[in-house]
Order: sequence, then C-alpha cells, then structure tokens
Amino acid sequence: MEQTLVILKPSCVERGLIGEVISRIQKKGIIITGMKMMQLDEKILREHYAHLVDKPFFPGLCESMMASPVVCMVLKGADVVSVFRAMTGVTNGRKAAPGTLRGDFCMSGQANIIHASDSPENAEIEIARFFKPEEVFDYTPANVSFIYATDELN
Ligand code: FUP
Repeated sequence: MEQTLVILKPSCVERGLIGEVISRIQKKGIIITGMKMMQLDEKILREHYAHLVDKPFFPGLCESMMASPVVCMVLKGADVVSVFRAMTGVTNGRKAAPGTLRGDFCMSGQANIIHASDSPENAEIEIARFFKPEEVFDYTPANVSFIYATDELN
C-alpha cells in the first residue's frame, strides 16, 4: 500500500488539535505506521521546503514551524497520498472547503495545522527525511478486511 508523510504543525500542537486530526485519520480507515514528536530546525526545514527557500515568507514559515514541537506521522492506505491531501484541503485555511481539516480547524495560509506529502515520490523522500527505517512499523491491523474489499488489497 501507498504511504504518506504528515506533520502536525505547531499551529495544531499548540491549539490542542492533535487528537482531532488523529481521530479523523483513524475513523477514515487510514493506518498510522509511524508517529513521533520532533523539534524541527532550520536545516531540516530548508530541505523540506526547498521549493520555497527563495520566497519572502520563508523566514516566517521557518519561525512558525519551529515555534513548538511538531508531531510527524507516516500513514498507510490505498491511494493515501491523494486521499489525505483531499482530507487536508487547500493551503489557505480560509479557502479550504468545510469538512476538510484545514477548512474546519484553521483560518490561516501559514498556520494551517498540517503538512501532507503531495505525491507518492515525494512521500518516500519525506518519510526518509523524518523517520529512521526502524521507526516505521509496517503492520496490518486485524480489521483491514472491513476497511477494504479483497481486490483493493495488495
Ligand atoms: P501545501 O502543499 O498546501 O502545504 O502548500 P505549499 O507546499 O505550497 O506551502 C508550504 C507551506 O508554506 C504552507 F503550508 C504554508 C507556507 N506558505 C506561506 O506561508 N505563504 C504562502 O503564501 C504560501 C505558503
């Protein structure tokens, strides 16, 4: 099954929303295979946001991502990258659709509570950036046959 990398940002941690996000992940039937708290630094953020380092908002973005510990997660599921991006909503919380995590829980384009990988290729790179191999537990829960039809499992 596909994997994705999720970061619950300081805007999620500080506002007490960790449980809300995890609850939605689990109710959806997405499997959590890795989870830990980390304090990010500028080095890892320059790698993670390499596509944004030249933007004027990059210093503020770094500051916001280092404002408290974050929670990093690896999620597993069929098409989980696109499924979880749809659950996350568009970047700006004011424009994100109601029902999405950003649409329901934030009002900002920067303090937007969640990072989620945008492609399976980037997910693999990001998982390797934030997790050691032994920190990811590729298990299959016993109820998986009630989450997927047999022909959806591989
Ligand atoms: P997303 O994939 O939705 O997280 O969005 P991007 O990769 O485009 O942006 C990464 C992060 O940069 C956003 F989550 C918040 C921040 N950002 C700003 O602070 N200002 C902007 O104008 C755009 C993005």
